Amino acid sequence: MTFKERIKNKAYSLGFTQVGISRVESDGEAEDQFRAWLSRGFHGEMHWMERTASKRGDIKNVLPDVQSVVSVAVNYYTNNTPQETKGKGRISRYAWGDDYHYVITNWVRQLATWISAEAKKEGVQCESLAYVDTGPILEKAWAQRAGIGWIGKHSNLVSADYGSWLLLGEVLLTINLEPDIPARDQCGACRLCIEICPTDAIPEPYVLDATKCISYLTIEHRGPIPDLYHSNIGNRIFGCDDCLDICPYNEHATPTSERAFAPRAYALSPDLKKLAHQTLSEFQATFKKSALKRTKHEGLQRNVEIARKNASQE
Ligand code: B12
Repeated sequence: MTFKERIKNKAYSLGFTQVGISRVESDGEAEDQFRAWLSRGFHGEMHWMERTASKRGDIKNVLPDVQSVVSVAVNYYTNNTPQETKGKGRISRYAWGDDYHYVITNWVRQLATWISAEAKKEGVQCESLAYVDTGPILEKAWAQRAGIGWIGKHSNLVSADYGSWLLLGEVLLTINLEPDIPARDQCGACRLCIEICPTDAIPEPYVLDATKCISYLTIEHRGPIPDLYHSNIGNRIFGCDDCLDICPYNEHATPTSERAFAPRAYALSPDLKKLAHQTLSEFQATFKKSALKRTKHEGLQRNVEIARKNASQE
């Protein structure tokens, strides 16, 4: 078995759904597109993206001697349907279970440690860095190069085998591994994700104007949400899945075997009235291990208020 095959086996044994490898010798197309995106102001108030632009735009600024990237994906799809009766909110699928950062970061770190230890046994020094979401890495672009899937018109990564209910991570390595074949775009003429977006946040295929995206507005944006988006937000209180729900590649999504992603009690039909009365300490206790804490108590209260206003106008 080659080292590459052993790395992949190890990754699957840790729980990853897909694994792919790319070599750091990119043509820089994704990096150029990223800079163009920033210059159009599509990142809104996510100033941390500007601050880390030199790293996001060149992975060598993250780990100078990086030669290979092991990209990983985890399926988080569960066979549940949100119960959308009046007075209930809606939470994005990725936040139904445990915060994926905890689940997957643990796995990528184990993978990184294992690879370095195995390389050392062969007398090879291998530095590594492992990330899930929060690293200054264009994760989707690296996953596409590694053959895991392609960046779809909604700008999320889509796998022909698993659809797009996938979360991404990666291990940067200073050793040279045989790369996989990059994935090719299979969106074809389909424009369903562009057409369904409630706030027209996809001005052109593959480009998301985050400032209009309900996910950005309800999770990343601080302060009041501009009135013009209120009615389109509907009952969404944390993120939005419309562009993914409609994707034909998600029609045959298979449920994950990872129990940490099983929906929490509140996840499928969060009660808006109850949430409106939730105190800061109740928020902290309820969402301690959930991705929902990202929006903070204040943000969730703001979102719940908009959803309640929308419900009262139905
Ligand atoms: C910032 C961010 C956001 C922002 C901006 C989203 C975005 N599209 O970038 C907001 C808050 C809106 C967001 C929302 C969501 N996010 Co988010 N987010 C990120 C983060 C931290 C950085 C992404 C980034 O670099 N964006 C910069 C822009 C330029 O990238 P881009 O839009 O993808 O553009 C690329 C291509 O589209 C292409 N491109 C750009 N312009 C053009 C033009 C042409 C002509 C072509 C062909 C290509 C092209 O090149 C760009 C560079 O690769 C990543 C984690 C990470 N470190 O990568 C997670 C991540 C992308 N998010 C993730 C998730 C799950 C979501 C949500 C589904 C959550 C939800 N349900 O609410 C939504 C999806 C919304 C959407 N349609 O994208 C996952 C996506 C997994 C996947 N299968 O792709 C990631 C990878 C986190 C993770 N580790 O799993 N997110």
